[in-house]
Amino acid sequence: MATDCNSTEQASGTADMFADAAPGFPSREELAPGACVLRGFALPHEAALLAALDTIVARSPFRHLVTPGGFTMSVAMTNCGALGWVSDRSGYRYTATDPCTRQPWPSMPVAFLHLAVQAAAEAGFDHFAPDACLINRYVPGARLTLHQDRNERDLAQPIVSVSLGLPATFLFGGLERTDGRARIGLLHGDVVVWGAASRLRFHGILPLKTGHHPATGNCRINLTFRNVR
Ligand code: MD3
Ligand code: FE
Repeated sequence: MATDCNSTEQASGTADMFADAAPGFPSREELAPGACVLRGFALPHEAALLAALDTIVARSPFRHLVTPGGFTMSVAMTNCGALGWVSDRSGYRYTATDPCTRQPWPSMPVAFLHLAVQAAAEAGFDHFAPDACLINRYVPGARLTLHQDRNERDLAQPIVSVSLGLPATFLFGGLERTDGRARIGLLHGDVVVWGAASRLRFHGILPLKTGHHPATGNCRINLTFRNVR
């Protein structure tokens, strides 16, 4: 169910869930048509998310993938869910097996799935069914160059991203690589839902600044939930 963040409806389940939170929580800002930021939406789930992350990383550790062009990515990645995103000299694709362990990717924790589905619904996407979660780890200096995410079959489903730890500057471009880019600060606990007219926009992350965050230490972790097939 999509709920209006400004609703004063007290009878709905969502309103009850946030009864003890600050008035107007969760806040919902539209960044562009189809792109919606839910500031602090993941904060109530922080402990569960970090615990689940430890379990995933123990089985499928963070690693630096190589692009088809032969560059090693500064962002370290792993995945959970039925499918995981990988890159190597032969291209980008989703696989059911972690090429490092030759085992299936760790399953998607219930805490991850619930957060992603709840955030999508809050943004107006009622039937989000993520089967992949790409987990990115940025240390100071790590960046993600401008790109589009279009290896997923059903582009009517959004991507949900969850930011944890150090802040980052997100670059939000247009449908052409050369279009102008807005800069958006993403903070610990922010969740962004990218769908509809924003689904194929170019985007990236500027080099991470040095810092310390109580939840993650010297890094930023980003979870991106996708429906791949
Ligand atoms: C806008 N990750 O994993 S999340 C990625 O913070 C990726 O790690 C960044 O871009 C990160 O592919 C940004 C936000 C994001 C993810 C997917 C999008 C924004 C998007 C797809 C379409 C438009
Ligand atoms: Fe992306």
